[in-house]
Amino acid sequence: MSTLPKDFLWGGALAANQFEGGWDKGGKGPSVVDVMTAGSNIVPRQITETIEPDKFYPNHEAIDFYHNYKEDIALFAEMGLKCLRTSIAWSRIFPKGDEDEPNEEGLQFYDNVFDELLKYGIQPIITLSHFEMPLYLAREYGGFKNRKLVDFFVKFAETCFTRYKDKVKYWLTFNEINNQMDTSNPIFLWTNSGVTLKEGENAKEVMYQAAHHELVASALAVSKGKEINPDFQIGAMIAFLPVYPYSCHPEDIMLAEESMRTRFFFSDVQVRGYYPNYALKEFEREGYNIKFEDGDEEILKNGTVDFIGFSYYMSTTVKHDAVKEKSEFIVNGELEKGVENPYIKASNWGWGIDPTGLRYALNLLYDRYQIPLFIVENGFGAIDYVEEDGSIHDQYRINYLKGHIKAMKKAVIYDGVDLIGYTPWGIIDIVSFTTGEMNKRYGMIYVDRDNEGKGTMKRLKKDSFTWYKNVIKTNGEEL
Ligand code: P53
Repeated sequence: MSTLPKDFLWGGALAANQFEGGWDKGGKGPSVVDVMTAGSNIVPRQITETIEPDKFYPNHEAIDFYHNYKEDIALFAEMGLKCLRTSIAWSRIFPKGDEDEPNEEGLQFYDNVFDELLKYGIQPIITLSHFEMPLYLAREYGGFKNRKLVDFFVKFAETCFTRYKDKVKYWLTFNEINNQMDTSNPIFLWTNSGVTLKEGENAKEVMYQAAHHELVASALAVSKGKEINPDFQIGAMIAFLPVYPYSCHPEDIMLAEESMRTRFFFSDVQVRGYYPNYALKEFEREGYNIKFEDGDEEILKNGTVDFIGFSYYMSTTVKHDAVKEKSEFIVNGELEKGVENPYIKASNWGWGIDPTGLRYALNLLYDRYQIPLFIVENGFGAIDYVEEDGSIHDQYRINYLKGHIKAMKKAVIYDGVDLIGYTPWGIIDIVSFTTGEMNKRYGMIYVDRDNEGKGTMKRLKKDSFTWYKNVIKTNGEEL
């Protein structure tokens, strides 16, 4: 095979909270991101207790796909997308999270969106939980620290599986479930698990307890999903930032190996169905008391995933004798002994640009797990400039994507990695997750809206739009 498979899924990726808007429309309840203010690459986003009238919450309106979905989907169709990865906002379906009955208006909204996509032959790829837990579950129950969340999530998953069983085939349970391994910035535990740390709590212990509940919830969802439709493909979703050793010093090699566990832990459990020894040893060594209930081991074993979805943006590097200087940037996946890689240039947000790292990542994951992979996020956040005639020349974005697609093709065609598809992040400009900015743009479609939420919301095609359209048309032959 010298080309990508004919049915390769070229698409785009989004998350409900970052583009839908309509945060309080159609009976939707507030979610954990609805109390997050805007920040920047150096100013962290704040998590406020309630929604304060004088503060700006960029996700509330986002790019208002809620009211524009037909026009936006028509643009996706024009680009030739074969699939669209997005999420179902949990609090549209269960506004508080613990109701007996789902919110019909929320369910109907996704029927409308999926029907519109399918009309153009665009397959929806659905994430169940993408940083959108109902706020009530976080505030009243303490998020996933609380075992009760398992049932609430499974009920939500079952409701979605049943309703959309003939419209959606590929599902992902929890987006970037491993972000919370980085407990240095509170937004990761908050968005993954709805957890706020209390005085005196051990961050890692709390994180692992919430993680255990999510792993159980994910496994139960997989089992239920298969009962509802045996053709479902249900995957894990991890943020995969491979860790390089700074040098061939044996201690650098070993440190990189150990650091990779922060990337592999969740998928190890979700793919293999049991905890890896390095994690059990860590619990023992650190004295973490992680509560497992009877039957949990069985649940994990029976609910292994069909494929691994992952995001790849950059690689990271560790050096055993590094003196840690806190990075000026807010980057997820920071490591104790992380250093800059002298061979790699970074974006304005400090994210390294390393296409070969994607080939490396694909090989690492495929060799370790031997199940299909799906690149469900990859892309370049940058500031774009609109010319007088409305054109946007984003050659930097084309260069980034081109390099990564080349590396991906090499992994498939040369290395033999089994890859389902590629959905670049933010196919249309959306609100940035880590910073809440609008000006950190990933899209191939520009949205006229700025960091303060001002603008006409007009959509404009960037140069990358035409470029990617041709990539899809030629199945990746013309880059
Ligand atoms: P923004 C870091 C590293 C890799 C993936 O991020 C990451 C992060 C941030 O935790 O998260 C994903 O918008 C996430 C998306 C997010 C995207 O990266 O901060 O799944 O929700 O928007 C890009 O530039």
